[in-house]
Amino acid sequence: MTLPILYSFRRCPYAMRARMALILASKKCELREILLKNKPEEMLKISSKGTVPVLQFQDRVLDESLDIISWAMETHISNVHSYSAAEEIFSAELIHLFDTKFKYHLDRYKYASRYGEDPKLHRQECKIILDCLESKIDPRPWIFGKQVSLLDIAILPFIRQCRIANPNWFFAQKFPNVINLLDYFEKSDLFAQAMQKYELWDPAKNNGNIFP
Ligand SMILES: N[C@@H](CCC(=O)N[C@@H](CS)C(=O)NCC(=O)O)C(=O)O
Repeated sequence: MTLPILYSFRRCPYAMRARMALILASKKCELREILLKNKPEEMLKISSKGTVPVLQFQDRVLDESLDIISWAMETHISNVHSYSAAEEIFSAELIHLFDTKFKYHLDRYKYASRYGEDPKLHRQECKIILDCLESKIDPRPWIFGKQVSLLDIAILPFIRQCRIANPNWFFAQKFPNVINLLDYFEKSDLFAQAMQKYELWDPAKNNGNIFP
């Protein structure tokens, strides 16, 4: 059987969440670790927008992380929280908020000089969203209880980036639910497995890795 090919960059939050979905669903692929500053022709040929993750099948290509997650999770997965109708709406709204507004302000907080922006202003906007999340969740230990959910894997890689930008600031904020959730996530086997290091893919060596 030919495995689908996943073009991935270890530190990319979108690729991270796609890898976690593949792990949870036990969907095997050939992982090709790439560098964003040196994207392989093979990837650009099938997805000209040049973002990771990209999952290539023999007959189609998925080049949006949420599409890869949906594909991985299209069948019921016993180790992932299954949503009630209300939870599904709650989850979709929060994922949208983090993928749009939070990501926008996070980029301008982290790379303020690149954007010519005031980082504190954008950090404050991130804080408003994290305060909002704080008021909506009571993680035990994941957002919906004992089992990890699509929402956890979709938003935590971005919250992690916000923490990395300035840990002292992050831990001084009054969002203990968010801090505890992130801590649990970063200590989880799921995260460890998703963050395993692979050597760069070299087409000449054909050194893709079977993942997970
Ligand atoms: N909407 C896309 C966004 C993916 C994305 O923007 N990935 C970043 C890396 S974190 C990327 O590949 N950027 C292209 C670049 O930096 O050249 C998805 O969800 O897959």
